[in-house]
Amino acid sequence: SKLVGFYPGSFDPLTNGHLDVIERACKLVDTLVVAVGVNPGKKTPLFAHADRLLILEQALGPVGRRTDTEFKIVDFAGLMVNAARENGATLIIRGLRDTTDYNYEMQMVGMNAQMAPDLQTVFLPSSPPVRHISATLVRQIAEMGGDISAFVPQIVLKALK
Ligand code: COD
Repeated sequence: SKLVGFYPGSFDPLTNGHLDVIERACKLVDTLVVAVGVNPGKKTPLFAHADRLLILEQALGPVGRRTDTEFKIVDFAGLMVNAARENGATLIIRGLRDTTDYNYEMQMVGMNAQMAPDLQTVFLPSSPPVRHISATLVRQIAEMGGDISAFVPQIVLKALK
């Protein structure tokens, strides 16, 4: 049977760190649902939801040609476990950079596991070259007029202009 993975995030903006998780998740699943959700803690967006979806569609084009994995890009408003189920996924994919991620992710994985015992979370450790990249810091640099070209795909730079 086909394995469907669900990779949720804010993707505001999509970074080279997110792309690295996506590339590696392709090696694990037949279909990867990349899902743009709402993080209630992040209140000043750089990009509107619709633009984040468009950026993902464009950035994942070239990745899709290098893999047999099928991509689906979706938007969701509620709980990630509900959105994962609605998309037929059994695996939730999350990236792990450091102990800050670890503490936050372990709380989420524990609570999600009680709400949805049918879903499994898989953590993918960051690749060293992108380990330091954080969308929150990229947002700050962009808002202050700094150069973010080392941290994000080209399409994000174009969309910012
Ligand atoms: N290297 C590796 N992984 C990375 C990197 C990097 N450089 N950068 C980001 N990642 C990983 C993150 O660790 C995360 O796993 C994923 O990529 C997405 O990151 P973000 O920052 O875009 O998204 P988040 O962490 O803000 O998640 C937003 C969600 C919308 C998924 C989350 O808030 C959510 O699930 N909200 C819905 C409500 C819900 O279900 N809450 C949980 C209840 S327990």
